[in-house]
Amino acid sequence: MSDEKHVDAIVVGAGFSGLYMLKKLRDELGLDVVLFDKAGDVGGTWYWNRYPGALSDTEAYLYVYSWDKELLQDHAITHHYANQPTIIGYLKNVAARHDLRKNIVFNTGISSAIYDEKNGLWHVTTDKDDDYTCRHFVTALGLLSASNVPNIEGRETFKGQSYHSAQWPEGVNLEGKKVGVIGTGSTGTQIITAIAPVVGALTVFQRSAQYTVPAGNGPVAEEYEKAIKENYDEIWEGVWNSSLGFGLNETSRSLHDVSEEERDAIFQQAWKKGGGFRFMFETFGDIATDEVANKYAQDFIRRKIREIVKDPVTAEKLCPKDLYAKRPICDSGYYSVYNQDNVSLVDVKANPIKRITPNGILTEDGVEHALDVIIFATGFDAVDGNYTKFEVRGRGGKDLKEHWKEGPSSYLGMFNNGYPNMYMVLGPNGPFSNLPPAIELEVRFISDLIKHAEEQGFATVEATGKAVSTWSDACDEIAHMTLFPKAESWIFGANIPGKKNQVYFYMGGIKAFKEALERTKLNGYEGLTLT
Ligand code: N01
Repeated sequence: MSDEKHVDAIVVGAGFSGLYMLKKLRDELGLDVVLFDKAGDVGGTWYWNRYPGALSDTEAYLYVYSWDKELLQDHAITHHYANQPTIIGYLKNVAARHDLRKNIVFNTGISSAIYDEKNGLWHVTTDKDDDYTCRHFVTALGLLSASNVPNIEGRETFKGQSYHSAQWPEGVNLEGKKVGVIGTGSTGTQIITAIAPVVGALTVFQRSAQYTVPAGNGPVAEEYEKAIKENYDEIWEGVWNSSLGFGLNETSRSLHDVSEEERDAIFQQAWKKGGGFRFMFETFGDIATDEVANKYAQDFIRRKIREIVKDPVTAEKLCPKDLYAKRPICDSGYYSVYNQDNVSLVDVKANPIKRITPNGILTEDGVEHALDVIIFATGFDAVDGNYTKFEVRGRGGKDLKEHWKEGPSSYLGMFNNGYPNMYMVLGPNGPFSNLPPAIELEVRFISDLIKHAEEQGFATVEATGKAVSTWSDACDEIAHMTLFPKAESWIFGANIPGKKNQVYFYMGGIKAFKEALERTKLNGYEGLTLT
């Protein structure tokens, strides 16, 4: 074991959150900072999710930082959405421009972070057995870093290749292969659409049918890019005053206030324009809150599926039966993939996977689907799942997993009670929104707080238990004003067997979140104890 090194702050994760945190703490606060990431380069979630078709579904001009104004002008916007290589290119550019790499240790994860109450220090050990102490410990782990690989019997007996979408190796060639994809969420729909034209045969194992609408992606004109770049100040102002931060015209129009013809016309227009969040939030203000309005949106999408998919049996399998109240999905021709002769769909709710065999996947009906490759597009143990990968112990040696055994919680998505000077960017109950703006708000708040504490001579910062429970209750109450808790999805923990079904997000929106942070600060960092 090496000697213990001391730094002011340790940041874990080199994605959007960690890079900005490093920049703020090092360049504005003058702290000595080390950032660890188990990946070989910057990118965070986007480093790992390099599966075929990986694409953000936020307009590319808003999937960037607002604070690097020069880069906002220099960064090319070529398409409505940025694909994975473009996002990685952007973050590499950020790292280079701000000379961030010199403070980053790649290929190195954290195995433990243990708070030493006596000295007010965090002891952090890496998976290379290097020991550090620091005063400030920032987890910038992302929401979706712990992959969910379902424990299907016989998985290890498969003789072909198998990949989880978030652990995609370099150089996979699927050309002409017999490929099975398990999972049809945002990731599965992207992979399926991207690989269908190149694989020999594609079998999709669908557990829940999903509502997906066209993405509307494509190249943008030069004038479009020019107009964005000339109006960035106004655009960001709009983001900070919005609910979702996606640059939408979020509407409060009720579906009940327009005629049936108008409803259809509005849905049709959104379908043509494309965008998952646009379809849910630019059409009517009550799709996410009112079951009748929601049903109209469902019916519209089901009609589209039946129009697009030629085989009526497959079309029915693809028609979701539940509420349209999961994180919206958009695609680049997903449903029409099922018109290809080399694509087949297995409904694993009606005909479950019995086991994985050496040659493929055996379903309950006795059919063995012969496969060369199995792709697990089975999602993540989201939000708190990322915190189970290493040991975190706060006051009294309390394990964070134990602390969260009744479900994860936080104050403002960032602070825990019993874990002084530990700051979570995108911890439990942070904003449900376009993530870069949410990340910026949190990073700025944490950095301002640390600055304030340092200037005022406070050694520790910690949320009160009451602040945590009040924030958790507020998140729960807001979520239950929507239909989202009624649909089974990862955003309520429903995708992982045994995971607590509870609220994991603050659904009050970016504007209200920003105001909550401003109020907290104005009231002398109310809810936080500074000692
Ligand atoms: O994960 P998911 P994801 N047997 O949990 C199925 C972001 N993202 O990676 O619905 C069979 O949504 C599961 O079935 P069911 C975005 O926030 C963004 O797709 O639980 N199937 C489901 O179909 C997104 O919401 C972008 O019944 C099993 C699928 O696997 C989030 O990531 C792109 C199974 C998992 O879907 C997560 O998306 C990609 C089993 N045992 C991701 N276990 C964009 O920006 C799970 N499934 C566009």
